[in-house]
Amino acid sequence: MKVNKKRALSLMLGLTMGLGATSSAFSQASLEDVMKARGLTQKDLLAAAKTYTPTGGRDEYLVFASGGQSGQIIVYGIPSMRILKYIGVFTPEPWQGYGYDDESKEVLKQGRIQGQDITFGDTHHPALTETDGDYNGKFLIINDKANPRLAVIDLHDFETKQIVVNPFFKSSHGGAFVTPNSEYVMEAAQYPAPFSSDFVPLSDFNDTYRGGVTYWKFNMEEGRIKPDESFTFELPPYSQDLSDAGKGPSYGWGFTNSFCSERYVGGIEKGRPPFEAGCSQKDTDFLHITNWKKAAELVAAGKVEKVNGSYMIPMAQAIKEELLYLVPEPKSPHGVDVNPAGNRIIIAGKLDSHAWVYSWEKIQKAIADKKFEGKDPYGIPIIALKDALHTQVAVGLGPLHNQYDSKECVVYTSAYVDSQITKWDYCEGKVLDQVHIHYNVGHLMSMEGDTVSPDGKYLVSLNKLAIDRFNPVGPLHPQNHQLIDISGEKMQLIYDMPLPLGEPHYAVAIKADKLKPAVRYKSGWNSRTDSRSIYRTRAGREKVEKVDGVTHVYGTVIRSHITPEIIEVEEGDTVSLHLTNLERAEDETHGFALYGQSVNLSIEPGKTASYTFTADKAGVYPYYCTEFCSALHLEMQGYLLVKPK
Ligand code: CUK
Ligand code: CUA
Repeated sequence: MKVNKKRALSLMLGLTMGLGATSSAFSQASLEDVMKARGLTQKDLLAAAKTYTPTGGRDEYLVFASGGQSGQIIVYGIPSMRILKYIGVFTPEPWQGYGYDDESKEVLKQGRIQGQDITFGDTHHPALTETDGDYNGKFLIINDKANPRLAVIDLHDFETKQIVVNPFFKSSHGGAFVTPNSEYVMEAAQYPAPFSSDFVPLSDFNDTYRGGVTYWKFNMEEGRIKPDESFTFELPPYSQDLSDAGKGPSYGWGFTNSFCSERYVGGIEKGRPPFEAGCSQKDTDFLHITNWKKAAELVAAGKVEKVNGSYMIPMAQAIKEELLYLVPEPKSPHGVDVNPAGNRIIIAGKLDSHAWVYSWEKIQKAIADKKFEGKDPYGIPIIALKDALHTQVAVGLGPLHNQYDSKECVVYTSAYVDSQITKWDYCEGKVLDQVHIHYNVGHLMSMEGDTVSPDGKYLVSLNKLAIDRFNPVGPLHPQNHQLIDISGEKMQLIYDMPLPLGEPHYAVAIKADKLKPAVRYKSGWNSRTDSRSIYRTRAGREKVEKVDGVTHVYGTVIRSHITPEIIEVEEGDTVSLHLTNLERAEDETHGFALYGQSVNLSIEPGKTASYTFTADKAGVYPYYCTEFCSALHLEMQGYLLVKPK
């Protein structure tokens, strides 16, 4: 038995590396030989055994990580840390045909800002939809910070279906966070700006620039955000940031951080300090507490007016209706994280080495008793810190984010400046363990750690810097996701994964068996609208038809044939190709590329994908299938002949 295990490990190591021995010599080597040659310790072998997944093996969890500046999402498995997919979200992605076929262009078009196509996004925070506070595996929502947008991805096929643009904000870092039944998706502004698109001088900052938090209505049946039923709280220009929705006893409420409650606007006059100094003058910022449940009732009762075509609750109304409160919070915070039971809220601020634990019971009491320490310049009641705080714990320098364990009272906090993760008890208020990471952790993520029932087991440290952790590949380094085993008393760092697509600010991990993705589409399917395509075709029904000056080609693809193989049009014709994949076999995707056109279609089994263009130059245009789909893949080809007029 022991020998077999050793042999298996030596084989695995021998196949992957050839350090100090040729691979043929390696395959004969014993485990000890390999360990010696590669300088591995017993601890390394144990870490390898915890993450290594034999060929054909599956992962226990799937992670959806933001792709940062790529505007996409990265999907990988835990514990293997193998990347499984990129999902095109805000940026065209040619492999998936995303942004190349007409169907997905329609999705990207929904994300236009002031009529302009935006082909980039800065994704930060993915959120999985929930039922009763637990992930239901149905949809994923993610924000774009640069342009205040949210996108909805259907986990039935891992495709982006909808993009919505915030009607008020000019940036949004604080999204996406869902309420316990995904009734709403929270999105908070970041950089205060006028709610209109007009020019307003900075001298009017305090009066006209505004922050806010939008509660986007989400319809779980349709899997779509309903802009018409969504509403936004107008908030002071305090740079609202991340949010979290209450659960259990705090259900119905939302919590939103802020970071420059000084309302500082930078060096508008000579000799004024820069933003980073001007935004650090006070000792605390404000946690915003909003009652979305009561607000939704007001909207339903017709008591909220529309601005820019969208429901907006002005501050005065929110104060009068008792929907909005402030509490001092540690300076310049990132995360606000409600515990699984819903009665504690943990906030960590970069400029305070303590994490602050708030008591929902106390906050509720202060609200009920109308016990406030005063009002902010906009008249919003401020709850005194002593009437809200449970405890403060020194967790390290530059604390940013918190994730919960399956064990009661246990939370993990990232410390950016110290480059470490601190495990601590938020009931007793004491540190339990610390581990160094590499380097400068932003978010951290435990398995289903932001639900009502976290799984514990693993934690991922999403580090901002990698520096020396991987082979050098030039000045721009990959990101470093480090896997930490949290099943025992002591945390153990077990794996480094380079992520080369963009900065994955936050990630969420779901138990893989909660996902039930399809292997094929219903025949002739428009995957972006999730309905039968009006352009679908069946075998033998392929045709070319000129309607209203547009030459429609209704074609099919199946191993190893594109029908039609010859398409003849006239110079200047508008051509609309519609290709349906007739395959029923799993994984038999066909692609489509055409000379001189910037296009690749990805036509998965059952899908109908379209491509419309103007054949404005006479000539010969070969086309072919871009997926190696069969032994006769190269023969999957054809000619578009554009005849001169
Ligand atoms: S974050 Cu987006 S700046 Cu702390 Cu959620 Cu990194
Ligand atoms: Cu179809 Cu290659």
